[in-house]
Amino acid sequence: MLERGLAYRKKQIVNWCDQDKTVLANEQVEDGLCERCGSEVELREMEQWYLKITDYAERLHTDLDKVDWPEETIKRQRDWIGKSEGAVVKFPLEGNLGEIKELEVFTTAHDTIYGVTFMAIAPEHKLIDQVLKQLENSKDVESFIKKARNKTELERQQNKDKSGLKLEGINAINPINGSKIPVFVADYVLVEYGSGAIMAVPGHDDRDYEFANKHDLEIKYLTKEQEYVSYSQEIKSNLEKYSIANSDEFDGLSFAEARPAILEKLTKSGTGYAKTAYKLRDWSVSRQRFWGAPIPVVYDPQGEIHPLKLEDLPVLLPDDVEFVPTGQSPLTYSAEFQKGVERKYGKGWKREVDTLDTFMCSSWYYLRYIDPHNENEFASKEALNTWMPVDFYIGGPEHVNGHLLYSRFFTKVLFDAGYIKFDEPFIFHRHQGLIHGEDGRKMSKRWGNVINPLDVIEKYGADTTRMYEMFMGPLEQDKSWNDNAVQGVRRFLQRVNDFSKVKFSDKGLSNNMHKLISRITKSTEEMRFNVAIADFMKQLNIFEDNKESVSLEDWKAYLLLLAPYAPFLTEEIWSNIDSNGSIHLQRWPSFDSKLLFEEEVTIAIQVNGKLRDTLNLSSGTGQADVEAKALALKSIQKHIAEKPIRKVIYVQDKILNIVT
Ligand code: ANZ
Repeated sequence: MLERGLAYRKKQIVNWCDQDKTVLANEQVEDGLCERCGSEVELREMEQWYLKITDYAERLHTDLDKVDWPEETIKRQRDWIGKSEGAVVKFPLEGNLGEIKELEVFTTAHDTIYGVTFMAIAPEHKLIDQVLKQLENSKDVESFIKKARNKTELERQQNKDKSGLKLEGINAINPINGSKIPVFVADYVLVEYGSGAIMAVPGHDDRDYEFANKHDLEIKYLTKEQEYVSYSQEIKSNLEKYSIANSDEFDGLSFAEARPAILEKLTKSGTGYAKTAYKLRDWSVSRQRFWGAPIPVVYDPQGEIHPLKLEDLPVLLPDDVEFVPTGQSPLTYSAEFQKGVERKYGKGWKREVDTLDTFMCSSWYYLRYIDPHNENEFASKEALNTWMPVDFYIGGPEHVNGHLLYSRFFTKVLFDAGYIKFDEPFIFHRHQGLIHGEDGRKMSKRWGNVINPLDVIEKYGADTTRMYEMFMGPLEQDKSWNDNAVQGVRRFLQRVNDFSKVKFSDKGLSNNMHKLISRITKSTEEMRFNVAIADFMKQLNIFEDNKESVSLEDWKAYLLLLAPYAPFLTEEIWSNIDSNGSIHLQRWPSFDSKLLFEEEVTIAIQVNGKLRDTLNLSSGTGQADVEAKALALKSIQKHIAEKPIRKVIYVQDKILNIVT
């Protein structure tokens, strides 16, 4: 990663969880709260390690077309990556301010540029440092910025008080028409998105509108009707309805038509260009925790970063660590950890003391699992070719913006470096539902409703536990635990066990079993395990009702189908009836598809060519059977009572005509 320029250190505003005393990645912050401990996350400026996942933003977005994942999951990941097509527009700044002579903004609504009445920059925008001293209200701006930096991420995003401050003495020029516009510093502008600055259009943007009202700023409407229309909610989906006003030569065009035309004008004059922006940020990977892999770099006495020599890997965690929450990595104070570094690298060299977020490991574990003892490479080519990519991945939906995104990134980096031949790790992905407690609530110590699977296994056995979980309902649905139903599954398995003692006949596979094999194969492949289990139960009833006629072949096929559902019990029974080794090493039973279609057909029953009744029978029913059933019908009997039957004509599966 370091060699490929994908790992780097930088000073940055980071998410700090003071309870855990560590930095968090954006993906680990949920609504401004730490996803682990739920405490409020602070923003702090710190130097940290990052991986340049943003270099892969476009591929991470586009390649979602290649995977078969739940639609909602794909959408959530796309939203997190946040691809937006828009434009960068440069607004020159008036006066001689120094290095930064213009404000660049990212906008997805350049068609509203005639409605810009102010600009706003993030409190961390670098223009502030440059102009602070020249501002007429520099003291106020300074204290505003301090306050903003002390706010939590949540407070800033919500920006309930619409706080902001005008930079007195500075004006920007609208490049499209030369109008003068004030510049504000405002909380709601994020330093990391786009260019950390916006052109504000209060006539058509909700947040700009609220801000303008609070600060008494001009509001300019661009619709003919001169009314507020929220750009994000209405115009984008309803463009043709509105035509533009107050926009010079573009007046009368629809917003959709104006967008490319205005972009062309900006591009020609050198004041703008088309740009795609992504919400995704680089991934912060360093943590101030003890657990986690040490970051494999060393610093020379000048503080330059060097990767560790290969022979020094892996770096093991030391034992002499004190866990005093200082806000520094626990490894900072370990003498053992630094021991030997100087001998190997030189005087004054030091190891990095931060550790890697555990997501670093979960991003590629699936590659290691297929060849875990390989000492020379993370996995052999053979193993990779045989097993990868993962063809079926099951996990919770909570991983969508973390693990699933990071793993895709790792896979693409390894693909680009030539280590693997695929660039998506998980082709097929489904989520399992949550299992709630018996009271229907999410399992939690707080509610005292936690079911420990080990206790269930202890009481009912592993097969019952496993099979019950599959029987509870559709895989992807949330479900509540029900102890009675567990006992039901246990009784079913007991009956399977008991049935193994009957005397089986040596007839072949029955038609019924051909059908069962076909159905169970299908529902297993489709992961409709609950449906399969219901089928097993029905079939056992049929077996029990027809004890004398069940063949050994029927029974063996049944056990083979049941093996993935109840692996221990079926293995046990199998060992008594078959000497060819484990049931789990046998072939899946096959069926004859010709025997499956016992379709029902409607047969017209005629007397002397006239339709008198119909019969619903299995297709392929022979003439004798159809005739017997037809003659038993009262509706037919009354038409044949007078004369004797001369002839019966049967058209297979269609018509039975009785001629008198
Ligand atoms: C002017 C404008 C007028 C905008 C309008 C929207 C509606 P998405 O679609 O999510 O990419 N923006 C740009 N950079 C920002 C930042 N650093 N912090 C906060 N807001 C920022 O959003 C793009 C829009 O978000 C941009 O388009 C910009 O506001 C705002 F009627 O520009 B717009």
